[in-house]
Amino acid sequence: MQTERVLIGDLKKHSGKEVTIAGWVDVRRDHGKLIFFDLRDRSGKVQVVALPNHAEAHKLAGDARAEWVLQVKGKVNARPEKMVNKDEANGALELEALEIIVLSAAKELPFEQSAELNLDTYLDYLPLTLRTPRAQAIFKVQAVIIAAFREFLTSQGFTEFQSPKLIGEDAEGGANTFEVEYFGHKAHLATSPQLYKQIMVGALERVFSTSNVYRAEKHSTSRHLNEYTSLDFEMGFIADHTDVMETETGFLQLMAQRLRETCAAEFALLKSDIPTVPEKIPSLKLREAQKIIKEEYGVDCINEPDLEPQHERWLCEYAAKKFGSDFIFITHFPLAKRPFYTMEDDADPGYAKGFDLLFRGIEITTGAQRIHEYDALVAALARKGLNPEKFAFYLQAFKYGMPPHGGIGLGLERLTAKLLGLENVKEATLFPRDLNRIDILLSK
Ligand code: AMO
Repeated sequence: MQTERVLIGDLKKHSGKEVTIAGWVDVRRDHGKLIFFDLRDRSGKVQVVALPNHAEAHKLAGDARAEWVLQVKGKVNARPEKMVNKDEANGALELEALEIIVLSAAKELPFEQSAELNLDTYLDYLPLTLRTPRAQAIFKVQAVIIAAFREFLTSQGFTEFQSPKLIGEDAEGGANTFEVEYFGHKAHLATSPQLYKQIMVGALERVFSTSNVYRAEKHSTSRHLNEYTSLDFEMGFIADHTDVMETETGFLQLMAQRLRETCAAEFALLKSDIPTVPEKIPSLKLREAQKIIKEEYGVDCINEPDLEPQHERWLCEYAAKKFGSDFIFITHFPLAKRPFYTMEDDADPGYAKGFDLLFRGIEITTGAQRIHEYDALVAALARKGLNPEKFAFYLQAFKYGMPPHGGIGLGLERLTAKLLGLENVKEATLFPRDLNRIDILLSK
């Protein structure tokens, strides 16, 4: 753009001056000969008024419809006293249009931008519906979460790495992989960067990644996606899994601080609260948690190897009531139910030095200390019925010296959804892939 473009969020600094702005038409209102429209750009919104005495601009303003992209040269005027809107950042000013250039006309919209849509319609029209203030707020918050993850871990001596998404064998020896045809061979899409982040501990000691991962789970729930973003870190030279829990707590604290500093308006729009992250997040062993569920909620799930969604909701309710915390760690799941690389707690045989982190009713993280000795790892693979030969590439990391280490995988979309009070994790996913949809519905 040749003329210098002023951002709409900066218009206040240009009161009384002529400026050029550019953006999308939000809504248009005609009052007799006066044409009003709101123009929005990445920084905000402003009311533009086109008067008949600037004939050409007035004509183009009359043509413009929602989502047309315009460049508008105009004068920044104070609004008449009784027209001031105190709720809007630019509510005390308006731009009097002197010249309008249409950068792009839009076809008629399928619905008004302010329309309340069901989730399917919202997803069908994502290139359009992502432009709503609500969607913009969700994905701004998500970007701040990722930035805080990077900021915190980098400050703690972690190095970011990119994990492969195409792998020869299942990343964790479990099921649920998508198969890919690979030059006449069978490959898989990674279900997690797990094995690679462990290998990377051998190289860089402390690493993290923000990876897309793929789960061929035939779930159709408000918490499952078939492609999601996994915030992973892995750290060497730990004493046990509690070092990993402390590092995750440190990240969550910085995240909450950055959200408070930069996303107050987004949380207000979504009517949700930024959580306070306690100095030490409360922690219960699974068996303690199950006892509490029995005592407090009258349901006996003692001896079950895992928590059901309802149990997770109850435990979060309990943590909020008892400890004033939106977060609670549950540790020591039965080893038999955890992945092969998980370390057993010698002080509590049969149980894992691992944990889940629950937040506002849902599991957002799995983490653990890992087995770091080669022979023990080979034996653990065999115990799970997995063939160590298939893991020979990964096992080299352990063959050639690996420190005690551990880490986590945190589901970005679940965290975002729970932070913002969204009912479905798909609302916290830019382009969700589920059983029935890759952008468009796979079957009607
Ligand atoms: P796990 O399989 O428990 O652990 O996944 C870790 C976290 O990822 C999120 N998550 C999902 N989010 C959306 N849709 C899904 N289908 C889905 N599946 C998982 C959850 C979950 O807590 N390698 C280990 C992590 C580790 O030990 O470091 C792992 O992947 O928030």
